[in-house]
Amino acid sequence: MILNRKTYRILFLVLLIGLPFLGELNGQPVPGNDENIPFLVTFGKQGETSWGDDDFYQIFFFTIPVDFKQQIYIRVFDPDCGGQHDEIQGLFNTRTQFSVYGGKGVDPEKNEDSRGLLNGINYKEGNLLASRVFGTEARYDDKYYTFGPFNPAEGDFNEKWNSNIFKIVCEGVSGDDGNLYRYYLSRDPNNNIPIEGANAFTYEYTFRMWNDFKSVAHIYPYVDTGIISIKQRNFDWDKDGEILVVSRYKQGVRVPISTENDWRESTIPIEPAEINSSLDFQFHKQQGELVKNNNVVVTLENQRGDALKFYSSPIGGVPVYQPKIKYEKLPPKK
Ligand SMILES: [Ca+2]
Ligand SMILES: [Ca+2]
Ligand SMILES: [Ca+2]
Repeated sequence: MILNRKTYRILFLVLLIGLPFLGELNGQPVPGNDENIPFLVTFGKQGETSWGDDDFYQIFFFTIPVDFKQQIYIRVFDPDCGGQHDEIQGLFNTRTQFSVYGGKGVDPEKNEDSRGLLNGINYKEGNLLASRVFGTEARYDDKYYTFGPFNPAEGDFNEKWNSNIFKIVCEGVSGDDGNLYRYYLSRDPNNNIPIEGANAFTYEYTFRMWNDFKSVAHIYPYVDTGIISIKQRNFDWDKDGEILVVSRYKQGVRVPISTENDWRESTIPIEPAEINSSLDFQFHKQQGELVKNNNVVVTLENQRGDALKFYSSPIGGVPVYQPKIKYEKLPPKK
């Protein structure tokens, strides 16, 4: 390729536009930077599902590329339930357990139970590597608790992704309040330092919307080869505005929205142009009267009933829908 003036100009623009995003690489947060979702949420199991958590537990997976050999950490921001961020019901009395698993049984492609989509099945398969229960603890209020170090080889190896997989389960073991928290995958116990090529995903996403009118939340499920349709399910959306699907092909398809303490589902056909990219599910809040503290659950599955992963921390190598930078077509080779 001959670098002419136009090419240099394009490269310059790419660097210029790309710079602000480099500043966002604050470890690998879950929810991810692109999702614009403030917190994950898990309620204590004596809670009411009408507050927006259908099952009082949440499972996330982290994949670490095999060529990464250093120790890893999973940091939980605001793991306690009380003080800042959390959602009180009566008094704060909720205890939340976070448990990290590795080894055989974790990989959700080989072991469907590990996905945690069915009630009454054992989603805790794998070796328990670390666990801690949090109540109301000022020490961890608005602060981090760090699990690890873990050796990447302690994960469950997946040949297809050439990655070691870890699982973190959050359970509301008692109480009725909502614990809001975030995860950060990091290679440092005290800072959020990203791991190139690592990712986070889940099969059922329970999260909190921002308490404002303008913020739009996103999730980006990946459409693999062979997918012809997707069934979406959403829970307890509180009739809060609209949920739209945007893709290379779709301009903004509305999906049926849940109201209070119920599920709505629909099937979305997939076009060939959408294969090997991510769909953008957009969550737009209603205008006028603010729906406060909206917690919502979303699951997605393909026509075979297999769950779709939501890539939550797409740093390095994960195909996301629509690159932020549009490349101009390079001039023909001379
Ligand atoms: Ca309570
Ligand atoms: Ca919390
Ligand atoms: Ca809700």
